[in-house]
Amino acid sequence: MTSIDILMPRPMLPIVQEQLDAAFTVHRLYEAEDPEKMLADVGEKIRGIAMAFGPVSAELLSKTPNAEIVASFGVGYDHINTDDCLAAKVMVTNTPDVLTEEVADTAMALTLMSLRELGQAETWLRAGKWASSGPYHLTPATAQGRTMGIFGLGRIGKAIARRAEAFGMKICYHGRNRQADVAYPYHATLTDLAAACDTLMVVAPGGAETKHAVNAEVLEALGPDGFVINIGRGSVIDEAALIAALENGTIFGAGLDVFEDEPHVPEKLMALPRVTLLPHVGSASQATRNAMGQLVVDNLKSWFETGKAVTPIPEMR
Ligand code: NAP
Ligand code: 8YV
Repeated sequence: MTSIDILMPRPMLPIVQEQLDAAFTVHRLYEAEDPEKMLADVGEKIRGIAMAFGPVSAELLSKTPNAEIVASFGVGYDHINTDDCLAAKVMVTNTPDVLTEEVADTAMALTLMSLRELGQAETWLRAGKWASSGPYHLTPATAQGRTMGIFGLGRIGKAIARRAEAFGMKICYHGRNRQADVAYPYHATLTDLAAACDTLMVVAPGGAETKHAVNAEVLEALGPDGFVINIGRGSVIDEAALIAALENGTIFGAGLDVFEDEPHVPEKLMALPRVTLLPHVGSASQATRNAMGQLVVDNLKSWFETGKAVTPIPEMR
């Protein structure tokens, strides 16, 4: 397969680079002095694209007209224009399942950090204030007795639900469809879900359909004891509306792993006291990221050896 040319637009993990180098001829766009010249020189030869969280649309595909597959790193693929890939008859794969439990762990940790202000309490200790000023204040919020409303009860949403139940929380959810395999109450609209819970867990995918789904109306419905936790995609929440809701006391607090314009986080958000912020680390352990990377490699190898992908995105099945 070393005769097969693969484009790598952005750096990938060593586990991916080493295996792709051994199996294919890899062209690293990010190392090119003039990426456009590299594309003009090798674009026609490219048969596969290994992509780490960067855009793929007709613009790139027109420069790689013989590409057959985009193997994307990550389960979310809102950065990939699937219509353009379908039109160009290009297979798209993602990395589901191998990160589900890790991301659910992070979501639960973020929930507890947010409700109990654990990050702020640690900052208090590290600043010497425990010794100089006394104990950190008692938190107004507690995890006990809460109802978690999950927006996007898919693989990760269900893994979060199991954890939250173990912490004594009630669960309800919203998505486009009622799930056949769970008994949790279903709410047909996101506003209804927000009104029925006090901890809104956002784990729906990004993209045009969900953009700003969590808006001022939803936050109003969540109410003054409410927390929003976002482990899904930044685009799903109207960040300006969220900041306003936090400033006005429309909701109580938030825990965010993802943002609208990563890695940029609005100053206003950083200045708010009842907000816990993480730098998109949901899946970010070495073991889980390596498992995701292995799926990128396995998809490319399987495609060129058998003509079948291991984990095609739902639109390509
Ligand atoms: P999944 O199994 O496909 O679940 C997605 C859920 O969202 C499904 O229950 C689906 O239910 C619902 N959904 C999909 N499209 C929707 C829409 N347009 N409107 C409303 N609901 C919709 O995916 P997953 O593996 O759980 O991953 C979920 C998302 O988590 C990813 O797409 C990614 O954005 C995010 N993620 C973040 C991190 C991180 O590091 N923070 C890590 C991994 C994943 P219906 O089909 O019934 O609507
Ligand atoms: C990764 C993610 O951080 O899988 C996803 O959808 O958001 C995360 O696991 C991301 O893909 C990094 O490239």
